[in-house]
Amino acid sequence: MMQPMISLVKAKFKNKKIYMVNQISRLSLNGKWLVSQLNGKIKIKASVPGLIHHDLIIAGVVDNPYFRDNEIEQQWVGESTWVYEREFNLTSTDCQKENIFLCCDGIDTIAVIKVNGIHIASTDNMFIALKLDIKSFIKPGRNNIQIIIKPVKIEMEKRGKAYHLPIKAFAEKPWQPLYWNMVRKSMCHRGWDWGPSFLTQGIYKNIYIECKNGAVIQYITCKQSHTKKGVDISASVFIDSAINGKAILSASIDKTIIKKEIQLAKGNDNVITIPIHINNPKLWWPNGYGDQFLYDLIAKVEINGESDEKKINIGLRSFELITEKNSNGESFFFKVNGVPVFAKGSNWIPSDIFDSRLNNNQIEWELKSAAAAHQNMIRVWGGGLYERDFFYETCDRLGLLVWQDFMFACALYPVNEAFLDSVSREVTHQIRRLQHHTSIALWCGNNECEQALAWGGPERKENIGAIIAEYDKLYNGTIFPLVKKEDPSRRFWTSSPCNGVGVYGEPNDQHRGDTHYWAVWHANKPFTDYLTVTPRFNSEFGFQSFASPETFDSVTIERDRNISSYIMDHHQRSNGGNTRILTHISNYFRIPTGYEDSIYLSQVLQVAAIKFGVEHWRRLKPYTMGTIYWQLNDIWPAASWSSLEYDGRWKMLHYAAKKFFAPVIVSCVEVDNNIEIWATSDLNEKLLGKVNVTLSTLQNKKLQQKTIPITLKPLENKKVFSKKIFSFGLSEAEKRAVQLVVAGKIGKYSVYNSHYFVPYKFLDLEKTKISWSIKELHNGSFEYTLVSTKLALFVWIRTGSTMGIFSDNGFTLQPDLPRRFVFTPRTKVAIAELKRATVVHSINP
Ligand code: BMA
Repeated sequence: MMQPMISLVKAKFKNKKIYMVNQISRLSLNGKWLVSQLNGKIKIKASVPGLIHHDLIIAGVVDNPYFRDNEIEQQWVGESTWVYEREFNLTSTDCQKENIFLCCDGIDTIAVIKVNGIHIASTDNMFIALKLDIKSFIKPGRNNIQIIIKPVKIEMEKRGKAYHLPIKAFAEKPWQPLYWNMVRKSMCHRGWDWGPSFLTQGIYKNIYIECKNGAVIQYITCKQSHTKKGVDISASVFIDSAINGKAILSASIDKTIIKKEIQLAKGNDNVITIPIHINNPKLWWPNGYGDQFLYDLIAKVEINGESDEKKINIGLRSFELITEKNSNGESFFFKVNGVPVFAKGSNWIPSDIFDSRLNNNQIEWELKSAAAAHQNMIRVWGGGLYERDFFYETCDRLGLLVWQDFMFACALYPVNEAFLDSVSREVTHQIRRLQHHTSIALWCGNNECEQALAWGGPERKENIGAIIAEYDKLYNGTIFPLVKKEDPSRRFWTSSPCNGVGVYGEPNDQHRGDTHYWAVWHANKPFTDYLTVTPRFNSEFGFQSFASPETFDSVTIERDRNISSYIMDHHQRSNGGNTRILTHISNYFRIPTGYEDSIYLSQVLQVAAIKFGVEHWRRLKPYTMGTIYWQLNDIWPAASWSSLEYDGRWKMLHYAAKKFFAPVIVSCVEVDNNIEIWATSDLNEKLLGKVNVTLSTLQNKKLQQKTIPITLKPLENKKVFSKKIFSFGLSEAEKRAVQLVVAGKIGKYSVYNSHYFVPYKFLDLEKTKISWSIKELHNGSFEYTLVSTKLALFVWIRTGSTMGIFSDNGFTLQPDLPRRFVFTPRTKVAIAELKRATVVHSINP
């Protein structure tokens, strides 16, 4: 039942007349619905917001869709029509209101909406919010709503086949649709090279009825201008009013409250702008550059005895994307509060294909993990979702800049009127919803669709002129003007990768724009190939590994547990990926001795690849100003490029990221028979320090040592040491028996790195015994002490089903030198259980 909501209540109170203004209330239709399969036997309870697949799991109709290859036999779910139904009550007061709207924040995807049996609307875009006038279809008392969700595949095929240009997308598995580009639905629901195919359906966002005589605030957007005198904010409040009339609009931020009388027009075209000045602003900084101070901005509208309020958080910062021509091409970097920021981060994909069952804790865990690894930028990739508000609120809080793609990926898209109209509604809604988030750095038209212009067979080539014109019309002709209108405070970037709006040519130009570099993974190039890549901003590159045995245990049975098995291949969506991992392992490491060792070595391999690339790109600063690896998170338990597993568990790469993304690092590289050592700082302060460069045996017997004093200007990156390798006087055999360690302190930061003169597989590492003990600390954490009899590399502690974070993992143990690490479990665990579950690996024989 709707909360009583009387429009204007006059109450007598101590002889004074008090006018009470009532909050607009919304009758939520979230909760239990009934869902039935059209022409089928299934009739079960459904949760709204939710997705049918999840309801079927809860009802016991289908098993875990991620288990083994259940995906294949569960395709019927997405191929069925599902009828959602429920009743709701309205009072006669509700029914007499000026406006009665049905509001659906997101329906996935092709659906018909009926109220009391009457067709109200059809929808075919999961990224738009609907607000439907149902006043003439409802009645006091009991009402009925039905949402009929149709299979998307049929519609995709129908539209694709009818389209006048050959823009068929591609499928990697026989059960995937071919024309997934024709319908506005998350692209990765058709399956991707890291995820399964489930054409999800459901009322996946909030649904409610808004009955009002007054007005509601739909969105608040904000522009800021920073001057010496403070910050001028211009807040635009988007208001939908039931009537024409005078209203009071107030806005408060910090200690400033502004109240004004405004004139509202009936309908949702009211945009009222309020200027607010803030003296002595507390600035917001990206992670690693300062604090993330957020101000509450509350807007309230009152009219016709009703009020509505909306609160947002905003951080005050100036923000620029600098693309300036220079002798080397054109720069590409972000400047926040006047400071050039070297972007360090990762690409984000949906954290579960069934978005509505993903809880905020999981999203927060993953984003906090990114921030803990010194990341300052997350790219929301264009084949997934415009993420929920909580995602962006968390990025605001953590100082994670967001590179926001619009949801288009790796394909060509139609540009007929209906499609462009739908896209325009989508883009307008999403920008208005997200614009106020301080963390959003950029609006990017798509993922790799500009590259996709060059793909396809002769049919495509024959039509390339028309195809490019359509591409241009969609991104530069439709979306770009909307970005300019809705959010002039941010830059639009047509595609990732590209060279700028309307600047065609090689999208991966090394001298300008952003680039995606994939040859080490997709073309089997050696890791050293990274050294030939000199981008201005690397927004994608990656190398795969397997998820932990614990993660795979949840989706496999005993006989699947071999990395070449059919099921392990099913959970690997990059063609030939498992073999590729094995091949690369054999290039750098010794052949693994079994299933668990293969998984462990794949994670070591991933570290070796990504660390090598990132350190190189950090050494190229300020020519290169960003390195965003592919990918942060996983959509299901699988082999993939992620540094976090499906459940949020840190792979070894995530621990490595915490080290190679640290604000100050030293790194080593062999160039032209020299060994070079570089010091790189992302801190906006001068730093002094020194490091020792030590050549020693693998038994840690010192052979040569040099101390280098270090002075770094703010944000500086420079070479601090260079020596001909032959001058170390090492024979080929000796090269297999030595380590070069760089360690010291720069400013207050400890730095450490190491270098070996031969591939790891040729090192004379010895069999070792690693002993460990665990002590419980008072705060639910544990201290691990490890000691190895010999030099042990990539030492990796596993804690079984107990997930948690170590102060470091995947580290080096010098012979007989104990090291201590703190382990913080995600949920409480007994020490006995940890002792039972602990397993330690190293690459030693
Ligand atoms: C990039 C991404 C994704 C893909 C990844 C791995 O091109 O944009 O489309 O999953 O590479 O191949």
